[in-house]
Amino acid sequence: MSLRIDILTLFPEMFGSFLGTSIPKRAAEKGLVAYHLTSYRDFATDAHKSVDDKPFGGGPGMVMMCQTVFDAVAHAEKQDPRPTRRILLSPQGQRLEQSLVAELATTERLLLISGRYEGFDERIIDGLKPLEVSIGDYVLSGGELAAMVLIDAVVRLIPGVLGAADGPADESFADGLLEYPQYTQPREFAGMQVPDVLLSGNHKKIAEWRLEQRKLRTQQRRPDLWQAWVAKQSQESNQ
Ligand code: 6GU
Repeated sequence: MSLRIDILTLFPEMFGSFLGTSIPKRAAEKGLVAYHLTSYRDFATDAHKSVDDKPFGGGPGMVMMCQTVFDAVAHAEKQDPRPTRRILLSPQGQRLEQSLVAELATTERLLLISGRYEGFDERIIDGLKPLEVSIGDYVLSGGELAAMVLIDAVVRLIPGVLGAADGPADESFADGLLEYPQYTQPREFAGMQVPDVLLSGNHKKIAEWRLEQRKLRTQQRRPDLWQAWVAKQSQESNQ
């Protein structure tokens, strides 16, 4: 069973090199995911191929119009009988976190609705009832990069996409702690050494050191994650 991802966009050309490189490409080649791009422009009905217009009430920028978005969604959804999980990329949405990414990786169809940052006609949201998702508290000029971020995060969690060796099980956020520091050859670079413990061959000591580093980093860099991790630990030890 594979995941079908439909991407609705004003700029399908933005996705070519992303979907054709590295993990997203490998996932499609293995048949674990299929990407389908739909351009709103193809559903415009007027002579100018309009997909957006000025906001009622005035104000800056352009707003995505209802008809082209509804028609593009209907077109994409009828390509496959399985129901879609509709997601609309917007800075007004809920913040994308690994827990949502993991949930989306278990679905069969995703429909990603991207658009201009000034927004969508509110009737698109009222009518299609998508889950609105943001990738962080900053403003992008469109939802396309956010859609790519979401796709990248989801696709790498699909079983079989990553090899067993680089599996996602013990990554940052999977268990609530940041990653430990990594080193590779050479053992000395510009006077800086690799920590002795990593060269010791003592796997138990290495695992202990890495866990300690993960805790330290999380404490220092992400007090929010640290608090949540400590709370989770004490909950588990009470069970
Ligand atoms: Cl999903 N869209 C836009 N336009 N800007 C964003 C975003 C999404 N997430 C963070 N900033």
